[in-house]
Amino acid sequence: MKIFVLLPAYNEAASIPTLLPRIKAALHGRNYEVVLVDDGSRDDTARLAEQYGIGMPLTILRHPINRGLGETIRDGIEYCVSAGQAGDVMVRMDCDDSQDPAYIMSFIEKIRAGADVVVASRYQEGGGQSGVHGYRNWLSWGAGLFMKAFFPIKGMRDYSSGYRAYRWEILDRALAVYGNRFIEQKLLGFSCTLEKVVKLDMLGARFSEAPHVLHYDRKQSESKMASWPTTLGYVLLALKYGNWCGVCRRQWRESINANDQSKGRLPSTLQPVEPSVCAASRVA
Ligand SMILES: Nc1nc2c(ncn2[C@@H]2O[C@H](COP(=O)(O)OP(=O)(O)OP(=O)(O)O)[C@@H](O)[C@H]2O)c(=O)[nH]1
Ligand SMILES: [Mg+2]
Repeated sequence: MKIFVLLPAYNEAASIPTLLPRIKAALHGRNYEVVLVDDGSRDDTARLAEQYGIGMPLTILRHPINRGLGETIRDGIEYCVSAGQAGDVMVRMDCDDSQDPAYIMSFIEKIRAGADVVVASRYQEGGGQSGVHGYRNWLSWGAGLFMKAFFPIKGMRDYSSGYRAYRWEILDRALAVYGNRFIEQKLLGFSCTLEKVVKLDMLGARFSEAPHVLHYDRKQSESKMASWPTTLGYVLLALKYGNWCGVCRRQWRESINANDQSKGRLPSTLQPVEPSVCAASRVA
């Protein structure tokens, strides 16, 4: 089994020198590959990644210009799916050093136990957060309530955590079923983080959580969370796939599963398209 660690990075020069060695220590002796997607950073992110990635299996993909988190995650997932195989796992974590790679193996245990997606959760026993204050805390709480109401997903409580492990097979299937529509929320802040779980849930993915302590006080870079575009993205997702008295979402789920079983024929509103051609260039 190989562990792909996907790092979306935009102007993260401040945290690369600590984050990469911590990943190396956490996964020492394991079969892993770090995939850092440098999304047109204007600082030294790429150069520092090359410098601090010496001696570890690191692939750097680059966007010449900043394309946002949605396209970055899409390219990273497409890379991991094409480079990996059944039995592998992709772990996506922030590059800002607020999430500890030491938790990765606890996620892998849960994947081995049968989960398709494991969420690093502040709400499981042993989890928590430090250094999250005021507005950011309130925002996360409000967003959590909204997401739980519109997208009740069995086994999931921490909706805004982007730190998650995904079974290779579920990502492969999502790309086959949704094509380039797996992540459509491209210019809408970080709403793609919710979109992924909504679409995987519609495919019938099994979700689980593992405790995680978010160290916001270790965050090295400025927050890049654009709250208004992200909120708009959540609302659009709720309108399209939300749980309006259980009706709309159940219909989507049933039609996707029915058509998936009958050799990938999908409702006309959700025709698969070819996976995007990765705009990134591979460095190493
Ligand atoms: N590729 C790409 N990554 C981004 C962009 N903006 C942020 N990121 C990355 O996405 C991850 C999350 O960004 P953060 O600023 O940590 O946002 P957050 O964790 O949701 O919220 P805060 O911690 O409150 O800022 C980090 O790894 C960033 O480098 C972007 O425009 N493109
Ligand atoms: Mg962060």
